[in-house]
Amino acid sequence: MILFILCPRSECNGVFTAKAGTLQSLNYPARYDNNLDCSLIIKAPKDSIIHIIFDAFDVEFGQDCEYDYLMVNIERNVHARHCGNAIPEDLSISTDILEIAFITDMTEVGSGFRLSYTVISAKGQGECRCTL
Ligand SMILES: [Ca+2]
Repeated sequence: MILFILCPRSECNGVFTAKAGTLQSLNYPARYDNNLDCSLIIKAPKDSIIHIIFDAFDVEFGQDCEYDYLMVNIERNVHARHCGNAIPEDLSISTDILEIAFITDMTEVGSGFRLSYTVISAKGQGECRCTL
């Protein structure tokens, strides 16, 4: 039984290849669970810009976001780490893979996060300028 509880919940992991979508924490808008280690990956075509807008954010606060936190990872590097109640700023990043990781500890939960993303082709914009 203990092993089952510690296993990452499958609903909190996923790979998203649609050009636009909404990602949210497990159970949102109800409170998320303790002991989460979630990975939501947006996979876009090459030469893309991934645009992210946070709609809601309520994650246990810590001075260094050491308890619960959301990380935006670009090519396995941490781009940003967020916790607390302030809605993070919009992001526009040139990349074809962006990971939203959501980690929680063993106590205190919040309603979590919800964000929407869109994938824009950087290449298309360049081609458009060339034909002018
Ligand atoms: Ca917590």
